[in-house]
Amino acid sequence: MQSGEPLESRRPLAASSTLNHRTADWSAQGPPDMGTSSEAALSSGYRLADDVRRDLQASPKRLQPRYLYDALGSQLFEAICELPEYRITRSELHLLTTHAAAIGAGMSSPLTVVELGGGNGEKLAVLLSGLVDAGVDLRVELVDVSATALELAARTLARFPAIRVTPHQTTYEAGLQDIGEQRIAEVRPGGMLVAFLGSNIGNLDPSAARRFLTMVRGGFRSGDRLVLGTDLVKPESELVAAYDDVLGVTAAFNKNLLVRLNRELGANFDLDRFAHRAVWNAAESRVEMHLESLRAQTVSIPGADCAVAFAAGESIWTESSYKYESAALVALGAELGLARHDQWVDEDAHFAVTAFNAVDGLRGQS
Ligand code: AVI
Repeated sequence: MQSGEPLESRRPLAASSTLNHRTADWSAQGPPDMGTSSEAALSSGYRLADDVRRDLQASPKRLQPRYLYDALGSQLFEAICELPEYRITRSELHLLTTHAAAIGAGMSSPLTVVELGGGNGEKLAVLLSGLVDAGVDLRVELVDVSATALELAARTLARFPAIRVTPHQTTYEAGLQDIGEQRIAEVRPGGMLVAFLGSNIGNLDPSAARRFLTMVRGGFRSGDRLVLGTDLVKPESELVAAYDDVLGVTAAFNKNLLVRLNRELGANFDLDRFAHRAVWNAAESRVEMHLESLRAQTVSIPGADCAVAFAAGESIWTESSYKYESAALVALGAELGLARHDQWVDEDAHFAVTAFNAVDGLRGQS
């Protein structure tokens, strides 16, 4: 993700509006570039049009990755998670299953578990099973801008009838603030464990990732814990294959962005004139997804009130997935007042789950 992207860029599921929600406009607060917090605003399309007009007139051309996740895009992302080449989801589930008890080890009970943007709740369920088995008294807070995701997650977690689950349909920051205020108001004892999984941090550029970690740390008491799932640097061939699979699912996921602009903004992108590209940018430690124009062409986008000229070979940059070194991740946490509690690395898939404890002294630095 380029600078200027919202942290909550992954919108895995379409919105509905049956939950209470609180909204907070990150853009009003400047960094970390949360953009709009309201799915209603996104689905109304006005922001899409403004963003598309601005971003396709920028150099290099780009489109914001959050727009990848319309209804079909969300389904395609679910399919990506099943691909043999894309190992993030399976590796993380394996690590969470194997180390669930250790992930919560040493935390004071009762334990408030917060998941930020967790999708359907399946990974959280794996983590909770281990904690339940370890006898931890749990309470769960789900934070997501998507009401549908919250409903699905709550349904998944219904398999733990003894655990109270509270959804917060809002941004990460506002959700953490609400939860922090409730902790104070209820004089809630015990610790808090925040889970940010799926290598979603990889879609934030390094400065946004620092701001995100600083924000999470800012809501912590000493001893609270962050559990972060992070994809690691690995051989280029594996990285490129993960984002340019043989079946073409990731290509469809990327090109669906153009389908969306055709549908929602009346654009006339010809999908056969664009190709999906996945590129490993070693200097920036990120896989970039692009849509490359296969010829010189002009695309009209009436809903965004513009026409965009493409040179042959010119591309639209649609997403970045930053890959970390496990030690660098620990060092980054330490700088921000998050000390390594433990780290579990899948050496085969090159994926890490890292547990950080909030330590006093460096709170809120960026
Ligand atoms: C959601 N996010 C962590 C995925 C990733 O790996 O960056 C999105 C994705 N894009 C293409 N494949 C998967």
